[in-house]
Amino acid sequence: MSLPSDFLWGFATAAYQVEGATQQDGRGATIWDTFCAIPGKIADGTDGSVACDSYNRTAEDIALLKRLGATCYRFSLSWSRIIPLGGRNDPVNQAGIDHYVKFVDDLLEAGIVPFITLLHWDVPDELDKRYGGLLNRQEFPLDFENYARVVFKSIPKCKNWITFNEPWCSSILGYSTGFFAPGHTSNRAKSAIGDSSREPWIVGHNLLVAHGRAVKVYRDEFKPADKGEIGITLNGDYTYPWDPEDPRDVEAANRKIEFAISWFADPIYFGKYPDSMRKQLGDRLPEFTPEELALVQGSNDFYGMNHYTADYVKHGDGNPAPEDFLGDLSTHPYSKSGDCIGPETQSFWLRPNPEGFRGLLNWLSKRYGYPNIYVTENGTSILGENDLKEPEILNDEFRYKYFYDYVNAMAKAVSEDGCNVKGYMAWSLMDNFEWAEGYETRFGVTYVNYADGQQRKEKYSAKKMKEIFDAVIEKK
Ligand code: GBH
Repeated sequence: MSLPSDFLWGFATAAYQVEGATQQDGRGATIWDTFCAIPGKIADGTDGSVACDSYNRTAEDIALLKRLGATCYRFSLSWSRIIPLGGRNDPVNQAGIDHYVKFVDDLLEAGIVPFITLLHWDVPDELDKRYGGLLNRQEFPLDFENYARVVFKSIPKCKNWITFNEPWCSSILGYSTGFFAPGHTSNRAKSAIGDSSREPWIVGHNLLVAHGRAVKVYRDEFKPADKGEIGITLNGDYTYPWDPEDPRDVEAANRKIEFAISWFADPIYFGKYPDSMRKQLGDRLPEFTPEELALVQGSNDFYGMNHYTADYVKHGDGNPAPEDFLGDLSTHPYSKSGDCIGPETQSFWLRPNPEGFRGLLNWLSKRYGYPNIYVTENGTSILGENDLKEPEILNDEFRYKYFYDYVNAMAKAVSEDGCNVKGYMAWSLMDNFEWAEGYETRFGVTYVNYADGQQRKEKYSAKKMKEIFDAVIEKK
């Protein structure tokens, strides 16, 4: 069991979760700044205004990556640092560009391969106010295309590009449950904004088209000289039928993956939305115009995979409500026979199940023709970690075991099943702003002491990561 000698491994973060410095060097506001200011949206009432202060600690973060032995690092750019108002006719902020150019230079100098995500959920707030942001089918893709061009032109040394992080989350959590910015939901009577029977599917469609536009710009204008690759990162759990003897549960388990992954990956690899989605959503799921389809189909040089957990899936009876994004099914931590899928963590949605990682790598590889895959996120929180004293937080054996099991499951998927996984980035390099959970949930291999000047200390899992990979990567 082994991974090829050129396999890349490292860690991932996202701009709003680690950078802080939201008022510095001309950065414009994002929908997350605005969302965090609404009382009740973030569990501990915090925001990303300071976070890990990574904007001012690039040297420290790169030194940390180097110490841990990482060979790659995935991070996202803040669009509103580069174009503070976001639009294609709005001014560009040179200070923002200079910051990221230097960061990439410094990473390369340290021998670390950069993976840049163009947008990890923090849409410039002005675009939301100006024309409805992600909901606008005409404007949003054009503004994103312009932003992408500015970035590609400024950072030719980066060879690995990800357009969007988890469009499922932007669409469903932003426009159906309302847990994420901009908080649209029609499910909760009190604060109903928007129409969650339609908006998530429009947003998903617009993100696909915007992805396609950025990819076309890269391939037409930059790739011939820069020779990099570009793809999109999708999230998805593995699913097991609640009752494997019940064909309706078997079908529902597959349908849940289709609603998470194939929603985006089928248009990219096959040029159409999955039948299961068309069947449930009818004309609430947009149709691609021929021009849009030409942009979207074939637009992945690689598949970016974020993966954390698995679920048992049970079919439902009756018709799902139009606001019900998962449709006619439900998820369970236990199978019908009472087996538990994995231990609890601090995240209600996450239970470790390494076999599911291998399962989903195989599911994806079979369905999409064994594409090159980068695992762009994988990791875990720990139940009650935030309530522990520092020495106990630093001794995160649970997280170490998670990484050990997941990396070994991935190595089997590569060497025994033929999946083409080329790299792996653990979530996350350090504890950070965990969106609606605030700072109470930690995902870092590095502890960040927010009460003491954002001081970083490596946890046990950080120190062991190199050993985990050294054991499975072939020697040159
Ligand atoms: C990642 O998403 C994010 O990319 C990253 O920024 C984040 O810090 C990390 O996870 C840890 O949370 O509300 O029941 O519908 C992970 C994938 C998919 C996990 C959606 C939570 C919500 C389940 N996420 N899921 S539910």
